[in-house]
Amino acid sequence: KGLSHVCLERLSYVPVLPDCLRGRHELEEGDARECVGGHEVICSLFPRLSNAHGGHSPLKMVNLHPAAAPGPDSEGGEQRPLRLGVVLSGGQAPGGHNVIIGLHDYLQRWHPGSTLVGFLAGPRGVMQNNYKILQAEELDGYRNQGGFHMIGSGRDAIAKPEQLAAAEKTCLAHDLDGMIVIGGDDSNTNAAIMAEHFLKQDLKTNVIGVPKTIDGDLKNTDVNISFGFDTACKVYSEMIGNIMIDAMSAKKYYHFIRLMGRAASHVTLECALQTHPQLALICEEVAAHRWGLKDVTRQIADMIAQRAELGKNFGVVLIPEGLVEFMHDVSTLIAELNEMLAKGINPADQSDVIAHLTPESADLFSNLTPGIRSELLEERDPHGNVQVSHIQTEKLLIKLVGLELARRKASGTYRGKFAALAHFFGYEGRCSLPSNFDATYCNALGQAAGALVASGRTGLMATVSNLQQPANKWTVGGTPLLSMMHLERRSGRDKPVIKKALVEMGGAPMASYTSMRAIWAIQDWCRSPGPIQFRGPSADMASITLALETNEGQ
Ligand code: FBP
Repeated sequence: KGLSHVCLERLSYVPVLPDCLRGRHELEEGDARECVGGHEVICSLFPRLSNAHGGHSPLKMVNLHPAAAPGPDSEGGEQRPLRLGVVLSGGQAPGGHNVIIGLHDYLQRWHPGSTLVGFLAGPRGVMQNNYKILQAEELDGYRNQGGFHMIGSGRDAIAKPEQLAAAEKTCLAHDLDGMIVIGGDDSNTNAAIMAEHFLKQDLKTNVIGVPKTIDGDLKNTDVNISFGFDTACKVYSEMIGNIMIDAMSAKKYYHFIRLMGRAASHVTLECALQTHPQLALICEEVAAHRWGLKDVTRQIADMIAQRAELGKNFGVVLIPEGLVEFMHDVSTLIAELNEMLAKGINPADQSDVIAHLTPESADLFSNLTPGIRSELLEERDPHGNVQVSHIQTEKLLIKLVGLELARRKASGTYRGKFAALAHFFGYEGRCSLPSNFDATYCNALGQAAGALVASGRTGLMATVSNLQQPANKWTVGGTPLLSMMHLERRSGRDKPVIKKALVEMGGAPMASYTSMRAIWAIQDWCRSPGPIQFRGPSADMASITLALETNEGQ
């Protein structure tokens, strides 16, 4: 129904399964882990997950390996049918359907007769018991397809007592052995809260998380990358590459392109490495140098002035969508606004808002465009985050850079022409057909989640590692959700949440960019990656970031 030729062809793509998942397998405990920060406090808030439960050690990662013979804890031993729930949580990311299909295929193979309950429209579906039973015939139509539309997704949190009680009721109603939460950092924080609650209530439902987000900020020593990042970056890079060639051809525009990715700049950095723009702003660098809005404006204007000297009045600037939260003056303003909104100040009354700000923030706020002012005052998402995808930083920067260049022109230090166009690439990358990498990775993650829940584990995130190797050599396991947590200020309170992985200033991807950016600023070394390939020599190439990070670790 409505499937294009390419989509139809993708239905028959068969992702390679890691060797360790091909035959009988079992789990063994690996290294112990500590929380990223606030270990004592977090353990006291999660007393069951942080202590031995169900015969399993607390905060230990687990690894899956082939089993010599069928045994009680090995697949192929006891093949009891299971009843599992699955929910997609948060923003779309290419490959989500394959996680569910991998989970389903695992159950069919190792626990025939199992039931897979798909909760509709995200965590709300869990709380309202809105679901459909997922059967092979339906799932087959979503193999290797983009989108989350098979069951939908949503941004609701399951964290408050009444929300947890509603989720518990649903799990009891379906007699669920496990619940798989496919989500980003906040959704997996909620998965840990649910796992703790279910242990407390003596519920048999084990909770396993799966790392999803195009932002690429859900990663750590055990989780190499979140699924969806690879595909989304490839889609954006294709479009950026096309725009760069257009800019080079027309020679009359600067294109300011804002890219999704929330706080972290992984997407922007990967796209910069893929396409070689004249400038890519990196949030983490902005924070490290304590740059403010004026510093960022000056930097862009410097690059434009330098190119004007060479007779070039065109180029591409990449802007991470989280930039506003990292410029020190804007981030202080946002923090003040957050506290203020948490206290119930009416955002519609901007003069009252200004009256409650410190003089520096009040000055900055008053000088922002009316559009940006309202965007900064928008309601936070259910997890307490500013909705950075709604803030049109690219337009603000075009305006400020234009003013700065006009000032330079008046003083005789700039002689170029400045015409700029604004773009935002975000939603168009989140539901693309998954790349071979994401299709294969997601299938393995779904199978890994099945193996974890089948062996009675809870409070873990499914992991598939060794990703720089061919897929059959990938390793599979699970890592404690608590080990990824630290304490963070949200909605005016310190909360235990999974820590976002930001771009590391000393990391290989950043080093690769900084070694080239001065050249890319003045030369036109545009690299146009073209569309995602599903066949041929470049089809199985994963992101440059992953390659650089995993090689660095060797
Ligand atoms: P997740 O963190 O839930 O994966 O969402 C990622 C994201 O695409 C961000 O990059 C973006 O800021 C946000 O979702 C947009 O949210 P929405 O879809 O609610 O507009």
